[in-house]
Amino acid sequence: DTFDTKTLLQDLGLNEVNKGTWTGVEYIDIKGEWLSSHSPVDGKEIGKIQMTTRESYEKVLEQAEKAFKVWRNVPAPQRGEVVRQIGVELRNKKDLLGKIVSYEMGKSYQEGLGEVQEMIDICDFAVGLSRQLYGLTMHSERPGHRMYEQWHPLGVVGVISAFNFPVAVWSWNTMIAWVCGDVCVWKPSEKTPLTSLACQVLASEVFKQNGFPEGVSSLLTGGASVGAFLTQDPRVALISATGSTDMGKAVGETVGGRLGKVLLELGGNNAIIITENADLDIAIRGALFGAVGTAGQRCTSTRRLIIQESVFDEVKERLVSAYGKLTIGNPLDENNHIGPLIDEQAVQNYLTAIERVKAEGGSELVAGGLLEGEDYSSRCYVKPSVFEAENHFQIVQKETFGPILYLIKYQKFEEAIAMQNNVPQGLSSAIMTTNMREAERYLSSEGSDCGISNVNIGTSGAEIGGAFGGEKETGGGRESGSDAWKAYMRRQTNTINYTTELPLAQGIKFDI
Ligand code: UN1
Repeated sequence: DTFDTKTLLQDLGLNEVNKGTWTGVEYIDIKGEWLSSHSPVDGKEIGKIQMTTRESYEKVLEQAEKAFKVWRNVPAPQRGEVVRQIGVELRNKKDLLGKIVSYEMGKSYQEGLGEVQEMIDICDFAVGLSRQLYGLTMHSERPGHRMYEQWHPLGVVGVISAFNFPVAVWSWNTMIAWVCGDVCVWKPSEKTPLTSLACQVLASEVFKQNGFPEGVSSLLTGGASVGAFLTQDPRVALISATGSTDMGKAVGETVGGRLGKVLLELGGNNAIIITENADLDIAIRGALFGAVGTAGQRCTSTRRLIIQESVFDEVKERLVSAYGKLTIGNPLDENNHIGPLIDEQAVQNYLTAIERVKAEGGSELVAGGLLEGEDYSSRCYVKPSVFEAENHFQIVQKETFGPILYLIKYQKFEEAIAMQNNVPQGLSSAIMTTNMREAERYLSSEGSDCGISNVNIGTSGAEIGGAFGGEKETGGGRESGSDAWKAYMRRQTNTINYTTELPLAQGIKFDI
């Protein structure tokens, strides 16, 4: 054993894991069904938690609405101060949190730490933002009138997050929502309940120490049916959901049906274009991390390489050789590059994708498959694979959440951009080129149609300072940095008359 699970849970404040449904600082004592969390690293049960029932959900919402009445009146910079303290706690617990992320989700410890770092970074960002929730002032067309806009909190924000970034995506949403004056109810993936609970414990302790009521931060545990409590509930002003396109469509329909607000961050089918002017050292490294990092389970993972034919063979050979050097195994062992997939269903999806690409005529360059043996007893470890394929293949058009990479050949630059854009998803994209004209055309309005578009770096590993999200079936939402905070607030336009006259806008006369 690389570490003692019990001690880890205790150090994270989870010594009461088995006692009930956690919603805020206190447990709400309504007994739901048990949800047990198994590590994909070694297949062992890490712990158990009770799922949120309908009755306990009602209590959570009541508590959240009450807390909102307090929290919305706290000056934004003071809300920022609480988030600053959460950032300090995250720094103190960085190693422990990195470990639980790695052990419960299966990404490498380095990437687990990276995820905690994203949380720390967004805290810092949110603290600064808490003094910068700016509205505009406008010039009124009427004499003696002033016009401006201001941003108010929305209310209860529901955050639905996925297993693959069990903590970072939560923090992008909640840290921003909190400084905006919202209260958050979090429904994390049922595949990573303990990691989520660790964050909930950490944040709610800080709220408690600062004398704020329970309910600024709440956690729901369970699957889609628990998520549906949130999406159907008109008291929840905004649903921010991260996950598959199918999930997003269901959430979008339900929330749209009640005209609630949604922020969707769904699947990607991210490509890197490698032109004949690329620095191939960088291109290979960027493609490799993009394709196999997090075992291909990022929404920003590189799924397609669109390669100019004159460099195709060289890229292919260098990539195949690089894949040969990858080490797969326990992600807590820092000698390994790649850990397991999240569960056996994910393995099945991966193996099916391999069958499909073969059936459609793809040729196998690096063979995938399930790894067997003592080190892989959880049956979640797979070999990453590479195929030469065509963009129009049905399987290439789909997002497979695993380490499968498609190499596609192109001749003309226009053709490469068209292929890149010719998929239903529009999250992340990149070009590898040292040619300024190619790079600029790629970033122009006739270039990449994605929400994220990079030059000479890969498709994954975005920084928190930018707005994160994408177009088309990716859902259109933007989270994290830039002005993404506006999605968590309501805009109010104010016109104030400081005269004794009452002129109407547009010069309309209405005298009696
Ligand atoms: C996700 O996979 O849902 O840009 C988020 C990245 C990470 C976040 C990915 N910073 O790859």
